[in-house]
Amino acid sequence: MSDLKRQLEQPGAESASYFDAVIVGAGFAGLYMLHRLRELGLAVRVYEAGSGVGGTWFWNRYPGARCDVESLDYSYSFSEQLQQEWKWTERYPSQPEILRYLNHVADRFDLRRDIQLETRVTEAVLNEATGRWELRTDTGDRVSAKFCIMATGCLSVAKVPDIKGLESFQGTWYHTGRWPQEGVDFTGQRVGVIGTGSSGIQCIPVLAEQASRLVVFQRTPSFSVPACNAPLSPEVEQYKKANYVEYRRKVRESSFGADYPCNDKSALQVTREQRQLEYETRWRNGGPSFLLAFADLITNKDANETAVQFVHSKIRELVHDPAVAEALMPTDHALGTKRLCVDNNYYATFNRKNVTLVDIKKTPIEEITPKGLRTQGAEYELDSIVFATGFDAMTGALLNIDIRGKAGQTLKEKWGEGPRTYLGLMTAGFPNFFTITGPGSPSVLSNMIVSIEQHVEWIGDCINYLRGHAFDQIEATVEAEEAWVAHVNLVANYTLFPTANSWFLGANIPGKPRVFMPYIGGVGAYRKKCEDVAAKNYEGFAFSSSSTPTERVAATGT
Ligand code: N01
Repeated sequence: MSDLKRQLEQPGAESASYFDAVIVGAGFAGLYMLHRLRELGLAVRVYEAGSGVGGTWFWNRYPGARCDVESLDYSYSFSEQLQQEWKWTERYPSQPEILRYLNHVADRFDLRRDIQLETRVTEAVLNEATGRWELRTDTGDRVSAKFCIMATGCLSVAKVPDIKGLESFQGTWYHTGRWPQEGVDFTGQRVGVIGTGSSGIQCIPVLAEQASRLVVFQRTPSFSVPACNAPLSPEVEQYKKANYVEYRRKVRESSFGADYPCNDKSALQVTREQRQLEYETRWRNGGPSFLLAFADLITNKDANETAVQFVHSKIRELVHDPAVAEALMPTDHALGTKRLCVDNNYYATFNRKNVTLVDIKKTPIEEITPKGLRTQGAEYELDSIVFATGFDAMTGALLNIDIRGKAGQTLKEKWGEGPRTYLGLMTAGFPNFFTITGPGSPSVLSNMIVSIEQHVEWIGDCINYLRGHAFDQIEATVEAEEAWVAHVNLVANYTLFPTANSWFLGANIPGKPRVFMPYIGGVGAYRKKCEDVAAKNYEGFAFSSSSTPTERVAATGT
């Protein structure tokens, strides 16, 4: 068994710790990666910026935060005992319940002893002489690791817009993605929410119940479908748990990593009545499978328009004031090309007397003032402002770290015109550097847990292969990477996705290259590709042995 962990204390020099692998982040990805590498006998250190485990679910504690993938699907499958013993209480898990689950996982698998909390990795530099990654943290740690694995999450860098006057605001402001751990009581307050994506749409109905007045500043309306959340029925739980093995197999081979009913018909091949019935049934069942009502909703503009019209008609039904209803109807993008939102009572919230919708496309925000917020034409006095303004998605967390590969090339330079990866797992020039659910993989277009497990297992197997073959390094080849990037773009361009100004394309961050980042080819097809690559001795990857003989011996366990 290899165990390279050791402390080097040199008088007068900083001390450095040596590990087989460093994992950055202790959310769903980091926790399972640690467990997997420990099973392989590696010495691992996890660094986590938060003061607890949980990643996304540690930070996003805003009122109403909930996952829109069902509980029994949004959970690990790697341990039969774990999936049988954990009891979810609702159809869709709330943030507190997911965080409890992840803490349970950390305890159950004794993971905490290798996790260093409240420590942010600031630098990861490849030492080409030793073939090892040298990392530094904001607490002054120096570590050396053969493998550097980024489990930094796709939506972890919160984006607060640059609005004039924010520093003068005398109330308190929050970002949904950096919510205070102790929670916030808005009872009796005048609250402004900026942003109406998934986070805004989830918190607005809950805030409306607490606040004396809620002002929603909407720049672009989103499409939202009802969640139809409910307590988890014992029958459903029993059935799924009894059939978990087969069920999990099915979702791994599916398009989105969930058991959504797919319709293989075109929306344009059926009668108007049949179409309405299909949409209505899915609307009543709730959840994101609305997008799969017909096979061509994300590839054909006319087909998509039928879904748009259906949702518009629902908004008209649900919102009493026709002008407010009109303002809530998205008209600038096709349904699903920005992340489809899933809500609990969102549209009806605008019928409340204490809720006001402000269309800031028509009357833009001019500034934040000491007392509130001024738009063109009106001033709103506020005690609190909630920014539900999203994230520097997919690449933000990686590029915030000073990552340097071969010849000192930074990841920022390499990805200057958009992320370039082979399979979203590795990038050429950065050997032994892995990204879990990196750009170029299905990630955010799938049930994240299914995609995380697949990546963690692939990376674990790959490291094991290296050891078994006495290789020290693996690296994506430039040719394989170029072909994969071209394929990712080709598939994206076959859909309507690139037509919307979404965070999938980096369009929410000024100056970010406009590149469609996730892979839309489907979870099942992608998994098959990764398996084929591994079966062909990691086709498209190059191997080398640049470490010292001692390390090579240790690495092969001989
Ligand atoms: O962020 P977003 P989010 N002035 O980027 C607006 C996942 N998630 O945190 O569209 C005014 O979607 C912006 O307006 P516009 C999920 O993948 C999942 O809501 O740029 N407004 C938009 O309305 C999701 O997609 C769950 O014109 C500004 C909003 O802020 C992803 O996280 C729950 C602005 C940002 O929407 C991100 O969702 C929550 C400005 N300067 C999140 N800048 C579930 O599982 C931005 N906006 C259910």
